[in-house]
This record gives sequence, C-alpha cells and structure tokens, in this order.
Amino acid sequence: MKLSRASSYSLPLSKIAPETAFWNRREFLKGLALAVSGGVLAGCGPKENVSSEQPITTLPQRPSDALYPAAHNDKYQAIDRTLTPAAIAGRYNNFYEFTTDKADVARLASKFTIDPWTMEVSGLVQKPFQIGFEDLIKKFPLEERVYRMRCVEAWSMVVPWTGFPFQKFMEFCRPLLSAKYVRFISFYRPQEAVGQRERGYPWPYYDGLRLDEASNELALMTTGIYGKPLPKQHGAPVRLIIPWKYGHKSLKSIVKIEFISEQPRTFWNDLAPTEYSFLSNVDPDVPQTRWSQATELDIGTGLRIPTLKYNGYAEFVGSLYA
Ligand SMILES: Nc1nc2c(c(=O)[nH]1)N[C@H]1C(S)=C(S)[C@@H](COP(=O)(O)O)O[C@H]1N2
Ligand SMILES: [Mo]
Repeated sequence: MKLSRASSYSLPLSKIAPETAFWNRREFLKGLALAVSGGVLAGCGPKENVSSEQPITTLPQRPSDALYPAAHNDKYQAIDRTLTPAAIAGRYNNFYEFTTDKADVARLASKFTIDPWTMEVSGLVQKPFQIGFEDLIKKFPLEERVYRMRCVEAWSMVVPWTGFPFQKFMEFCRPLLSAKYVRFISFYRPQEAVGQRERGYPWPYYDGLRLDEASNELALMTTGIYGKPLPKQHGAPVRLIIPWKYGHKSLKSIVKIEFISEQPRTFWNDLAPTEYSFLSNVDPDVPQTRWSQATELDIGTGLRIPTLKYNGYAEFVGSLYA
C-alpha cells in the first residue's frame, strides 16, 4: 500500500491540534485500518463499535481532562519512524483481562469502570498510602513523549504518551533503602473483565522492575495518549510505559505498587518461564523460543523493519545492564 504521509514525525504536538494531527485523517485511517485488521472484524459485535475512525471509547468526564494536551518534551522523539495513527493503535491492543483478540479489546473494555480509581502504595516505604487518580495526576506536571513500543510478538508502534516520570512518583512514595524492586499489580474485576472470568490465568496481572530500572528517566507513569486521557483499551486511567522492554512489562490500569527487597514474580514469566524473562529487554539477537526477534512489523506503516537493541534506547539504558 502506498502511503502519502511524511516519513518522520518531528512537530511538537503541543503546537498542533491533536484532532487535526491524529483523528480526522479519515481516508488515511480507513486505508490503514483495513490493511492492518484484515479479517478481524468478523468476530466483533455491533457495527458502531468497530468503526476505524473513532477508536476512543467513552470516558467519564474528570477534572484532569483539562490537563490535555500536555507540553511536548522534544527530548523524546522517534524521528526515524512514522507516528502510528490513533485509530490503528487503539484497535490493536493486548489486554488479556478482556480478550486476546486485539481488535475487540476496545469494545469489551468500554464498560470498564475507571472512576473512581484508587491506587495503593505499600511494602518498603516510609508510610504506605492510597491515592485517588485525580489527586495523583495533580501532583506531577504532565508532559508528552513520543516512544517506540515493541511487543514481544514482533510488532511495534510509535505513539505520543502523556504522563510523568516514574522517578518523580517514586520520590513521592519515599521507598526505604531496603527496597530493591518495585512490583506493579493491575485490577481484579472479573465481573467487568470477561477475560478474567474465562481465561484461567493467575489474575490480577502483575509485573515488576528493579529499582534502578524504575528510576530511569524513560520509565513513564502514563495517563494519556495522542494528547488525550488514556482510552480504556490502552490501560486507563494510569499505566506504565517502559519503552526499552517488551510491551508486556508496560502494565496497564495499575491499582497497586509495592516496594520490595526480592525480585518479584511476573505474570508472563509464571505462565511461560522459558519465553518471558524477568528483564525482557528488547533484543534482536535473542530469539523468542518460537520466533526471531530480529525484525518487527510496524503496525502503522505495515513495514517490516529491523529491531534495535533496547528498542533503540541503548544510550539511555545501556549502562543499567553493563
Ligand atoms: N494489565 C495488563 N497490562 C498489559 C497487558 C495486559 O494484558 N494486561 N498487555 C501488555 C502487552 S503484551 C502489551 S504489548 C501492551 C500493549 O499496550 P497497548 O494496547 O496500549 O498498545 O500492554 C501490556 N500491558
Ligand atoms: Mo505485548
């Protein structure tokens, strides 16, 4: 397919209306959605839910809506890549609490309740606490960053996330010196998440990082995408983005953060220890047991491109693994 689109993204998003940039390129989005989704619409529900033009599911109105779009941080770009259209990214989701069908996550997540939302911080911290989402988001200035995102399944996208450095949040949590790891836990609500009822996985989804990884400037507590609050299929209201690791480390819809002294277990490592390591750093030289990780399919352009060590973030994180 021939695409009439600039091959690189460089405009500060704060300078252009998100609508113009991402949402209203109808013909362009239609073409791409068809190219990417192929036959996937077959298994879906009502027609209004599978439109390729409006990927955002209805979100509750919250005071924090006024914080978008946040100022773009030019330090985090992906000039070698093409920004993935919102409708592609919002219709190609991994969120097993709902379904393993990427194209149907948005529909199945649409009734998920995200307001109110409380996050709990516990373990090796000076004082465990709970914080509501609206209080949390007010505490830290939001910024926008364009990151590459590489799934272990050998596809990737390039999207503008909005959030704040996890490092800043960690300072706020005041972990004790004995804390060496941080563990993230997602929600457990089988009545709202059909995948939690139907798939015998060890819910809720959990993952973790070393504290030095969590402190890296790239680790982003993420509340928005494409200049708007996170849609449910992307992990509303708050998720993690760890761009140098395979996507499954970027835990969605966080309800609990625990500081601990020992390396935590992770959902995917418990399910398939030989396939998903604790670190799960993007590495083109280490094949998955069933496929090569040398290349990836860019879901926005449809191009197969080489995979980069640490997903192209070696200058930021290489020293963590020296
Ligand atoms: N809670 C939760 N978080 C999750 C997942 C999940 O199934 N549940 N899937 C992960 C995987 S495998 C990927 S690739 C990314 C996908 O994020 P996206 O749908 O916003 O692109 O979310 C990650 N975070
Ligand atoms: Mo993934």
